[in-house]
Amino acid sequence: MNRMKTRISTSSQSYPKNMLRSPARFASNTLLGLALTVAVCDIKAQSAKSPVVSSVVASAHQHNNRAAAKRGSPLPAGWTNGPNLPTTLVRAAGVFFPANGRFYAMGGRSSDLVGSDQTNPFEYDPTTNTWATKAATYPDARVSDMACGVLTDSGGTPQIYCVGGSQAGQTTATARVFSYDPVADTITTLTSADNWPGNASGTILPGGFAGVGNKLYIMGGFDINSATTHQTWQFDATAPVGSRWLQRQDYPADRGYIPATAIGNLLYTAGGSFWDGTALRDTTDSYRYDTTTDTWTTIASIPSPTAETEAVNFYGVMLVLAGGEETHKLPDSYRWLYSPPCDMWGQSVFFVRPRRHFPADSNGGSRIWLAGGYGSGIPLNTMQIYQAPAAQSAFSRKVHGDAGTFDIPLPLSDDIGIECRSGGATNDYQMIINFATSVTVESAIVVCGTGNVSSFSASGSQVTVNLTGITNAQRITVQLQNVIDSSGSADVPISMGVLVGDVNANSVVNASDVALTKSQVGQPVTTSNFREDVNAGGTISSTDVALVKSDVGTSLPP
Ligand SMILES: [Ca+2]
Ligand SMILES: [Ca+2]
Repeated sequence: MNRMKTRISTSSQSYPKNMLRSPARFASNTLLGLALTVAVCDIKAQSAKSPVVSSVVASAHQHNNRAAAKRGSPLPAGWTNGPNLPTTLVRAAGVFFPANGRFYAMGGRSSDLVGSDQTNPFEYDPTTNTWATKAATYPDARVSDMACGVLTDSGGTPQIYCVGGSQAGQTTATARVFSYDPVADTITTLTSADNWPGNASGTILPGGFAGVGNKLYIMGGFDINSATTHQTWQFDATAPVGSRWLQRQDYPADRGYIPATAIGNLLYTAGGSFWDGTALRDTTDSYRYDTTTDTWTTIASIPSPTAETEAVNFYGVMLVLAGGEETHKLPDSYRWLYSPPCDMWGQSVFFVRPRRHFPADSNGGSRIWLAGGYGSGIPLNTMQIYQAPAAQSAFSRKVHGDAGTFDIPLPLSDDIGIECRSGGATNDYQMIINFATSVTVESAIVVCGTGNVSSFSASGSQVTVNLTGITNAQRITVQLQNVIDSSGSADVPISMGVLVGDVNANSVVNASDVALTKSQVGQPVTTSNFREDVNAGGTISSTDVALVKSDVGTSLPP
């Protein structure tokens, strides 16, 4: 039978979808001497056992990067210097391209002087640790502050699509769209029928942007030196010419330069710039957008005003990388991360030189790349790379009596995995986290949600965390503290939804779950139906049906 995509066997070959990673692409010489640092990003709540905590700013582990310090560098843990860009570069868009594992700086300009606009994409190759200037040429000079993202076109080719942009020394903005194929190194300009409707006036730059489900979303905008805007637009590269844009629910506020990232089917934003009539001001209000329901929802505000930067997905949390109007910034305010399961902000790693308007992106977890930007108003050409141990997969594991061991995937940087099986009298669960290489782990804690870590162990590349007291109908985040592998160190969060009886994994327990469980009564427990063995006893019986029935009406909190 072929029913649910979530029915994934215990085989280690089964990876959650969209888990595109390139853990071993770094040249070893760039990694030597960078290991054995200490814990970096930390989203601890005030109480490890507290339920969802809003607006809590936790103190971070901000240890020194001992390895880097030996070489005279002030780099904080996890970060290393990359090679310099071929030029100083501001207002470029950073894009990780999963198909080849490389990072691109799209557009931008070398300074604010007229004529400094870039003409070609820059490509960073982690395997050679080098930058290259690509041969493809942009269609025009209006390439600063574009919105860019990876979408697969109707022919099945992944491309970097870029929307809008302005030119140094000018106060107009284009609405055109072009695509860049990094493999073929070719740029294709779309016709004006596909121009971004959010810039009808010819003066508006994209606000925030992120991609979900092969669509690029742009929210808000900066009407240059006159206003900020609030429209939300969705771009579908596979739709017919002239019908690729769809207007969605307005962004809740007028904002430009909004840090934004996608986690699963959701977009998250943090702050952004507001035009106060005279100048741009950083803000703190932050939002979640559900691409399936077309709904913006307020989340906990980022703790300090932030804008003019990018946010990235780091193992399922939103990491906001500095930015903003520097004169409004505290010296230590250049890093924040947001945990969706916790609706909670924490301090995270910072990087050496505060900067704004710089290209940045992640591969979803183990690597973050950033380069250029304005540092103290001066265009930079420097690069920094964040290197975290590469978690490759995580599971919630249960032994179903004689039927065997069955795992529910816990995606690391995507939608949350839902555990539907009972934890027994003491609500026990077990998480398995697989890394690319051998790791050591200092500790494991529950950062949000109700429950405790009873024990944990690391064996080679696999970490096992035993949990107890995990109550039903909640989201819980366990964090592995100070995970160290040969390339770096980080705290790695793993989240799980717990909803006993939700055998079809749609976040609610209702008659469908009861019917599905009934349909399997008496059947052998296999990789395709183990979720219906809700009590994990090794058989599917009326006991399981009764258990599901008793949970009808429960749901996973947002
Ligand atoms: Ca269900
Ligand atoms: Ca059973």
